[in-house]
Amino acid sequence: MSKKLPDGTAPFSVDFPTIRPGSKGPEGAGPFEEKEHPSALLHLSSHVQLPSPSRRVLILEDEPFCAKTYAHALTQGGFEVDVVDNGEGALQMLLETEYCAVVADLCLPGMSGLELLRCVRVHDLDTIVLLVTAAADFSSATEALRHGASQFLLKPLHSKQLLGEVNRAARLHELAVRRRQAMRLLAADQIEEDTRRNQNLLVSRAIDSLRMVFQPIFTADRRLFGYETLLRSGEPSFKGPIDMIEAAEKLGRLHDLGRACRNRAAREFQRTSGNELLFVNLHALDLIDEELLRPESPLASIASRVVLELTERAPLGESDEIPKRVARLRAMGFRIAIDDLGSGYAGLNSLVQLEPEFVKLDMSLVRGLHLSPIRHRLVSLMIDTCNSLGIQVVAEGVEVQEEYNALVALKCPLFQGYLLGKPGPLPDALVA
Ligand code: G
Ligand code: MN
Repeated sequence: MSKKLPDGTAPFSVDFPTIRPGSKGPEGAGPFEEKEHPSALLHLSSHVQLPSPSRRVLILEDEPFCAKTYAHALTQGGFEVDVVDNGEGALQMLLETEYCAVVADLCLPGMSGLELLRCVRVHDLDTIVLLVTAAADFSSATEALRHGASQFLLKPLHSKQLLGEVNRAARLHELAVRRRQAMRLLAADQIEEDTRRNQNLLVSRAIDSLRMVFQPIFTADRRLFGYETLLRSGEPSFKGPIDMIEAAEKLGRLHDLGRACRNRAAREFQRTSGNELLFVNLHALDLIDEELLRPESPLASIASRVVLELTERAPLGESDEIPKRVARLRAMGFRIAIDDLGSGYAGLNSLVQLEPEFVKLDMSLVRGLHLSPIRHRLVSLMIDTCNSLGIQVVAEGVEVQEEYNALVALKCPLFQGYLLGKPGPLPDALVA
C-alpha cells in the first residue's frame, strides 16, 4: 500500500487523504492504492448485503455561473448534484446527505472552504473534498493538507478536468467506504470468534465437570428393572442439560459430550452387580460416532446390560444407514429403545424401521391419561400393539398414583417417573 496516486493536473497537487477505516482521521497513514478494486474487499462476506456508496456531489459555489457549469458537467458525467452558495447551507446538506465528494470554493460567504473542510472531517471521514480557488497560496495549501483536502483546483476550472477529478474522488470514496465496511465485518467476525472461543471453553469445562444421574425404572410389581442415565451439568453457565447439548451441537462438540456422558455412566454402572439394565440416551448424531462401535469402549464392555434410547424428537432420516448402524450395535449386544414415542415429532416410522426391543411412551401421553378418554384409548392401543409384537413399553413421567394405576390396568410392563423415583446417584446397595 505504498504506491502514491499519480499527481493531478492542478498547480498544487496535494496527496489524497488517508482514509484508513478505523483510524481517527485522515492524518498519519499512507495514501490509497488506486489499483485496488473496492469489490476485492467484499470477498470477506459476499453473503452480506452492504449499502452502495453514494454517487452524490455537493457543489459549494457562490458564483452562479460557475455553480451552473460545474453542476452541468457532473450531471452529464452521471453524478447526482446538490448546489449551495454558502457555508451554513453546505453544513446543513452534509449533515443530511451522504456525499462522495464536495467541490467547494475556498472563499465563501459565511465560512471559508478550510473551515468547511474541518467540519467535513469531523462529520464524515470518507467524503473527498476538492477545493477550488482563484489564487492558491502556499499556506492555505498546507492548511488544506492538514485537514485532508483531496485536491486544490485552480480557476478557471474546465468541465473535463472537474469531471476527471470528481470521478477519481468517487472511486476513492467508494474504496474508503468499502474498506470501512470490510473492517466492520472483520470486527464482527472477531467478536463472533471470541464468543465461540468462550463458548468452547465453557463446553470443555462443562464436559470436565459433568455428572451422570440415574432414574430408576420399575416393573408393574415394583421390582427394580433398570436405570435411565441422565446428564447434569456442573457448569453454572448452562441452565440445564438441554442448554449444554445445544451449545455443544452449535460448536460441533456433540461427539465429545456424548462420549464423556457414555464413558462416565458406563464406568459407574460397571460397578453394579445386579441384572438391572442401563438406558442411555443417544442424540441422533451420536449414532454416527465411530466411537460408539468401538468394542473396547466402556459402554461396549457392558453392552448386554445397555439399552440405547434413540429419540423421536430428532428425525432419524430415511436412509438405510441408520438401520445398518443399529444392526451393528445389536451385533455388539446393545438393545434399542425408541424414546419419546408419541411426542408428536415423528410418526411410527422408527418403530417399523428399527424394530426396537423397548418403546418409551412420551410423558405427554402419560400425563393425566386417567382423565382423558382419548389419551387413555391411544395409550391402550400402543401398549396392546407393543405387547403383541414383543416390544416392552416403558411409561415415562409417571407422576401420580392414578396414572400408574391406569397404566397397570392397561398392562403396561415398565414405569419411570417422579412417583417412583427421581434421578440421582446410584444407590450404595447396588454398587459392589
Ligand atoms: O427425553 P427423555 O425421556 O430422555 O427425558 C427425560 C427427562 O424427563 C429427564 O430430564 C428427567 O429428569 C425428566 N423426568 C423424569 N421423570 C419425570 C417425571 O415424572 N415428570 C417430569 N415432568 N419429568 C420427568
Ligand atoms: Mn430418554
